[in-house]
Amino acid sequence: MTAEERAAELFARLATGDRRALARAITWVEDGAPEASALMRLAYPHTGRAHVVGITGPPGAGKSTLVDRLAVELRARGQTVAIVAVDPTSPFSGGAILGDRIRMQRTLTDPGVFMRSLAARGHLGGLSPATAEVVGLLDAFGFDVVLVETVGAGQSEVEIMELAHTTCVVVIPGMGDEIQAIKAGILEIGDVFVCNKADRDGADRTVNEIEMMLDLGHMGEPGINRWPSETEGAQASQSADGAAAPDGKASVGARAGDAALRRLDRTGHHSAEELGNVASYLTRAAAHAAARHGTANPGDISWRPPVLKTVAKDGLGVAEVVDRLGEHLTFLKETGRWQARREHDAARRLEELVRERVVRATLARARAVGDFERLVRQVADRQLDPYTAADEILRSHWGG
Ligand SMILES: Nc1nc2c(ncn2[C@@H]2O[C@H](COP(=O)(O)OP(=O)(O)OP(=O)(O)O)[C@@H](O)[C@H]2O)c(=O)[nH]1
Ligand SMILES: [Mg+2]
Repeated sequence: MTAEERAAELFARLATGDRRALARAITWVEDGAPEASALMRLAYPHTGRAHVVGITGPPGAGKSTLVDRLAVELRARGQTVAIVAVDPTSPFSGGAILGDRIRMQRTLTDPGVFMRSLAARGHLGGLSPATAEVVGLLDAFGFDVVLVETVGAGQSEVEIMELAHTTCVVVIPGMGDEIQAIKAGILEIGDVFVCNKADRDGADRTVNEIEMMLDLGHMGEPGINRWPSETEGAQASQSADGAAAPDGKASVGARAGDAALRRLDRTGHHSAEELGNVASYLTRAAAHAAARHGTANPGDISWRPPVLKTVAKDGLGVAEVVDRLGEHLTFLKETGRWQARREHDAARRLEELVRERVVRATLARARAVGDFERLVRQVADRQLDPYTAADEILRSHWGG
């Protein structure tokens, strides 16, 4: 049997809802097996339905516990759930995975819940390269919601934001003061914030700090989301870089960042250096939040990320998290962002593939007749510049 035939056979089993076939399919994709691309080709038309939710946050914040409870709540609402846990540690440690299995016992026997851990295999701080494809398989299999748990560390935060429709950032009380939360780079990626372990001291303070940062970084409805006034804005843009920023989008981040900084300053317990370090981050974060959640035009509908409290180990506050995740999905769909995002993703993927194939095919033709080697020698010997050489390859071997 060829790889294509094996892929088709497995896909037929997937289509009947065979979970063992799903586990096998994921392994193929993870291992980069020869069947994987044929399988993804078959699966693609069935993707694009699931709500993909990223759950990220620092180690030990209670992400897995929360994910388990979210799964229970979603099941109670009649939705099927797939869980992908990206284990950032070595594939050999297995400790975290075992722990997750134990916590997940509540849902493991339910056919409406599927769980899989992926090792981040050498991609330290990033997602496993197969994560997007695995999510695609789960989506094609028909799960309503795919929850992707990642430890918020550097690169993975950006990757999860790109992969998920909705990103839920989990923090805990007593992570330090607001500066800690800001430095962790969480503000710009969260669509829903959860302060878990709210049974501990300091949860309200943590919630307030995040609320404050969001108020300043966000440009939603007046009254809910405060935005610096004209005078504040003018002062801010001057003190930020010594020159008044021109009016418009570019200055928005700077103004919000500076206003946020002044609020922090007022709390009085940060050194000048701490405040200085945080200034550029705030500016970037605010610009990101503005681009992601709102627009500079008052009246446009925008999303103000809610900040919730949970005690995941007891299931408290979890229903509200599910409510808000659902509302964010509705927001994406009603404002056209869901469709825009699909088109954006499709364009990116298509560009990527065309680029890859054009380059491979063109160079293969040029090599087959010795043109590539000939031109390389001429460029190396300075008889020809590389620009002219590249044009010549394209003229003779591109297309067709
Ligand atoms: N006090 C308290 N402890 C909690 C709560 N939720 C989870 N925990 C505990 O926190 C510890 C870590 O929970 P996990 O769910 O494994 O956290 P995690 O964020 O998935 O951890 P990693 O995947 O290792 O980064 C466990 O001992 C949980 O029982 C909570 O609401 N309150
Ligand atoms: Mg975990």
